[in-house]
Amino acid sequence: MADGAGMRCGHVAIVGRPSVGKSTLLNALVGARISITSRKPQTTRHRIAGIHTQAGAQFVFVDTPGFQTQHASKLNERLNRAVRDALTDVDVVVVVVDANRFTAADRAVIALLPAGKPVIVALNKIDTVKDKRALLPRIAEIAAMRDFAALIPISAERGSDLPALMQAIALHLPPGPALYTDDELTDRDERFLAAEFIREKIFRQLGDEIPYATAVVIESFQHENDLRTIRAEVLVDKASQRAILIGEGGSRMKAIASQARADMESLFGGRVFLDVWVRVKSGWSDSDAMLTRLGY
Ligand SMILES: Nc1nc2c(ncn2[C@@H]2O[C@H](COP(=O)(O)OP(=O)(O)O)[C@@H](O)[C@H]2O)c(=O)[nH]1
Ligand SMILES: [Mg+2]
Repeated sequence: MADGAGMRCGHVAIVGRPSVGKSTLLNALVGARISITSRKPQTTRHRIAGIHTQAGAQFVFVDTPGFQTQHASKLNERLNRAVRDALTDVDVVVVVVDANRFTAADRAVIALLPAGKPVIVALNKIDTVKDKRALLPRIAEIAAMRDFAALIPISAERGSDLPALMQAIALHLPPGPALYTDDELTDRDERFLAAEFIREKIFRQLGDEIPYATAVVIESFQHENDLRTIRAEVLVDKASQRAILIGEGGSRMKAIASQARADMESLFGGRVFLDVWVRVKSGWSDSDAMLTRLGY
């Protein structure tokens, strides 16, 4: 454990409207793919912490679901509560905005941030901005909204300018010993990460409706020697969705499972045997009992 005199350690919330790159940024800061990402909004449903330890500082980054606005359900009520809760306990807030688009939703997120906490703006996707001069009025507009601790252009996908971002954050971490050992990357266990990898492939491979009607449950997880044997169930709302998810002759589910397995093997560092079943469970996203079982 890294501690001793001069050590700083604190919690850093990563917030922002959907699809600005929060989870991509968390992965880049941690140096491993622990939080799932996709082009679709509202891919992230759980609070997940990613840990980065360097000489003199440990950062506990907390990824959050973006505020959910599209699908009204008990699931989304729980997700919005998770974002608010994540903000109350942190030392620093990083608000991620897309350098190409500053919208009413971005303003709404910034307006919700607690006063009196250091807030750093990460102006993301800078790799896609051709004319950098176009950024100046946008930066001025954002800077006028409140007193930010820093405003730093980055590309989470390319990993550029992240040291500058970390340096700005480190200035606001409170002094104190590390909370995690320096080889720990996340506060979540392999069971959770396994379910998330499956959900990520579903978000990436299916159209606009099915991912939002889907949840993943790990039925069993056994770890012996170098082999993890995992049995997972994908819950869907309707029989028609089940058929689409499985695909012709099981082809789609096979592709989803094999990609998820590859991610698990690379993060866990060992062989994985993965068995995935699809089950119809109507109304899971509005059932309190089911949501609690799924960890929302
Ligand atoms: N070009 C570019 N794309 C990015 C960058 N960061 C994230 N993305 C993409 O934006 C999409 C949404 O990212 P994600 O991390 O899931 O967003 P979240 O909803 O805020 O967590 C994904 O397709 C990412 O690959 C970046 O720096 N540059
Ligand atoms: Mg996300």
